[in-house]
Amino acid sequence: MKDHDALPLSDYIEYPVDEMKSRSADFYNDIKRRHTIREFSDRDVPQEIIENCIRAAGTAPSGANHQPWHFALIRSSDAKKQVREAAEIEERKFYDERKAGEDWLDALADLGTDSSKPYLETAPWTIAIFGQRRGGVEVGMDLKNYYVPESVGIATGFLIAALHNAGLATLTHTPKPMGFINKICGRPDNEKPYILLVVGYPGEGASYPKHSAIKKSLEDITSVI
Ligand code: IYR
Repeated sequence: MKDHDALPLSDYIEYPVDEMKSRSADFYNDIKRRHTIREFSDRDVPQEIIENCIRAAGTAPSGANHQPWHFALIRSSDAKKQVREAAEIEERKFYDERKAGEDWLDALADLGTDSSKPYLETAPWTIAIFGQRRGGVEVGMDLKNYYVPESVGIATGFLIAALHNAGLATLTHTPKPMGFINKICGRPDNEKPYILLVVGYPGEGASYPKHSAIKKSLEDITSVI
């Protein structure tokens, strides 16, 4: 390795192999209880919990460690209403005017989704996740960012897992196009909105589509060479 400033890996914890086996199985058993839901309660969730989960997301690896992400926490009723109204305008084109095309609409049929997005107003929090085209390891830098979609995707995975671990339900929502989100959240044009993450407690009688319960087996998704 080339010479560079470094820190000793003092916070690494090695577990005995048997403990690794049980920890990896325990994590799987816990994360497989995460389901994307579309019925949310209006019960409030303290901001501190959301912030801890964002802190966890912010530890994700990223291209050149530029951390090319921004998480806009949408909590006010007024902002949530604006997001819902703007999203539903796009979703009506997507679903009702069939802009998505028949193949895409067919692929979504088993999810039961449509242009109505009440949860954008009901759930206590929506997190708008942006990728930054330019930035750097510190705020205020203006360098090119690298692997932005990959980095944002990894951080979003951390965030979803952290929220689940905290006991919260999530929905990844991707209205298309999503440019209206920059305006509502006051974010600059060089940030690209990737995902809206709806966060809260499940509503009474919440369910998830049978289609979403179909998970490929280990053998289906793995090869060993
Ligand atoms: N953005 C729409 C459509 C949608 C697209 C995919 I791909 C999904 O997995 C689910 C929904 C919506 O949020 O309804």
